[in-house]
Amino acid sequence: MKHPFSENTITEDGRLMLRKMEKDQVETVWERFSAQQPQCGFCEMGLSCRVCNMGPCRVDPFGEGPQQGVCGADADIIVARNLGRMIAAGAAAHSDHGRDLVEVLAAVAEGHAPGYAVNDEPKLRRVAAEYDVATQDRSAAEIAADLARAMQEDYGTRRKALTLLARAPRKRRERWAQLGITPRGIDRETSEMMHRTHMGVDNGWQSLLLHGLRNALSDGWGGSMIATEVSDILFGTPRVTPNSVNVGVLKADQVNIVVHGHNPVVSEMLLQACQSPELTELALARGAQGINLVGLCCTGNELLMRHGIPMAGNHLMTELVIASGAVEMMLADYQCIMPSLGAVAACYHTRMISTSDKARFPGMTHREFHPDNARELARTLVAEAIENFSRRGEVYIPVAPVPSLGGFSVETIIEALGGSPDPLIAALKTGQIRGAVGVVGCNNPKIRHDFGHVTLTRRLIENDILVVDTGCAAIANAKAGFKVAEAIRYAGPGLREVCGALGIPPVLHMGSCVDNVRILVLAAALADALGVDISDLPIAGAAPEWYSEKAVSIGAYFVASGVTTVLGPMPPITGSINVVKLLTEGLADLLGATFAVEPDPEKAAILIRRHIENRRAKLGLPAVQV
Ligand code: SF4
Ligand code: MSK
Repeated sequence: MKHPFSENTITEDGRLMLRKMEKDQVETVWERFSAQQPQCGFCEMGLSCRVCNMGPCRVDPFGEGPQQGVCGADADIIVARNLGRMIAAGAAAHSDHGRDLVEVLAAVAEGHAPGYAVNDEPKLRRVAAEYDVATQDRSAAEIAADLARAMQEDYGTRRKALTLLARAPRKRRERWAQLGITPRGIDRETSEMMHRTHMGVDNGWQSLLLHGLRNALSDGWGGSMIATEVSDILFGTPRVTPNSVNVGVLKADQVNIVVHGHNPVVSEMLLQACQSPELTELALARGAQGINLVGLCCTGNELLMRHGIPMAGNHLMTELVIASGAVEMMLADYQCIMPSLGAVAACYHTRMISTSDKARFPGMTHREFHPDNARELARTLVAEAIENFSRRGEVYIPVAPVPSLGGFSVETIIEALGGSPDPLIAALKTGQIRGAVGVVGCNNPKIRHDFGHVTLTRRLIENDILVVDTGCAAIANAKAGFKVAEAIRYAGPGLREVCGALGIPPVLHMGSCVDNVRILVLAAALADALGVDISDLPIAGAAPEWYSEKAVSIGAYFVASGVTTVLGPMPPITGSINVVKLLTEGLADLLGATFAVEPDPEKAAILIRRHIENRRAKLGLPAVQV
């Protein structure tokens, strides 16, 4: 059964593009989602296991059928093992992305990466100092080589604790040590999770979950943090930059090139190529008015944060953008790229290119990027996109783009505050700003597209709670118009006054999925300034429309870092009441933070406000009326 358009998405561009796809008879994620109904109840509850070939097995949640798998694993073990493997997959994805950047940094140091360079040398020196790499009287290349090596060691097993854990407040690190969850090598924790969840290894559901937290911390304070820091070093630390969002960023009279995926290694080279005068001339010679590079998902967020490159949409918009008929070429690296995209593109003139050695897709031409060939390959592909302009059929770009501000790195936020977090702390103390929430994560057809993000964010800011966002949530909130200075009109009086005085919106775009670590660093800075732990702060996390394993890892490292986190869609854990109770209650004693699940964003907003009120009371700050 087809969903009516108005039920699928709250966005105007989404609704109009869905109507176009219906007319063109092109299938979307929502039709495939419908075709999957009802989804498997055992899997939804986390009660099915296919870890070994004595199975697959399942446990009957009603107690009538089998209560154990063939090996004897019960519901608690099976649910914890499944969740552990989700965290491992998410942590692996983020961390492998980070490793790719470290390899580019090493190649830059060796002079084997034409087109790439160290763009933020002060940051290179700062991060190098954290790694005990000598910086005095040394060139950027020398420092970069040593830093890349030191970071590569963080991936291995040599260290007792990851280097960047030193950024976490001391009290937090002590908790991790007491619980035995201090992450060691980044790859080691993921590898150990796969080992523990092999048949016949760790069959303690509590120890499995604790290792899940350790594995997630190896992502948050390891792989993802390295990805963000090295991206800043190579491509520049984001500064506040205007941009625009939605399908309207496509231009009817220009060659449109879309980058999709996560890794800025490819998209940055595309940007350089699109700015080249020769290729612009070629575009003009072929009858276009120029070359228009736009982003999708998180590689788009990377370009938006650093260069103000416009953003065509988030996860559930990726098929719809192609139906505009205006996309000459889409380049995909990895993560969150639906394997359906090639089939959608086949209905239009769009050329689909996969670019990573580790990610292939049906219906895409594979053209592999490496540091040594990236600059040249990017130019070749842009030229091919230009040649594709003449093959265009009907073009449909039914909306105007929405203006937005991006680029709120921690450095920029502190700068906007006048050089220290003190004004933010003062506003928290008086209650002008009652707290801060990271609204992050994906879209999921289980939730009306963007409804969760936008509704929750609206309620939070009108209650004087500052929102920082990343990933697909950040794109949803930008499309809703929350990211211009005038958006303070949506904010409560206190937040409006503070943001108005600083000239910033009430919702700050902090970047891509790996950039969630910027939120950790900001939280650590606030905790240090107040002399407390992160879990004492009036802050929370929320992932109202999450879908990916990466989001599970992010949620787990947020909670393990002391940030209570509210999920929209229920994770597959309800088959074990023990697991549910530990994650939603038991972790409070161990970590000072828990998970909560609330698919209704109105109710999630109330839950978060209560949590913030509770933390404020514990800190002795004035109360918020809830
Ligand atoms: Fe079944 Fe146990 Fe094998 Fe899982 S590990 S598939 S529960 S026998
Ligand atoms: S792209 S992980 S759908 S945020 Fe980072 Fe969006 Fe989620 Fe992918």
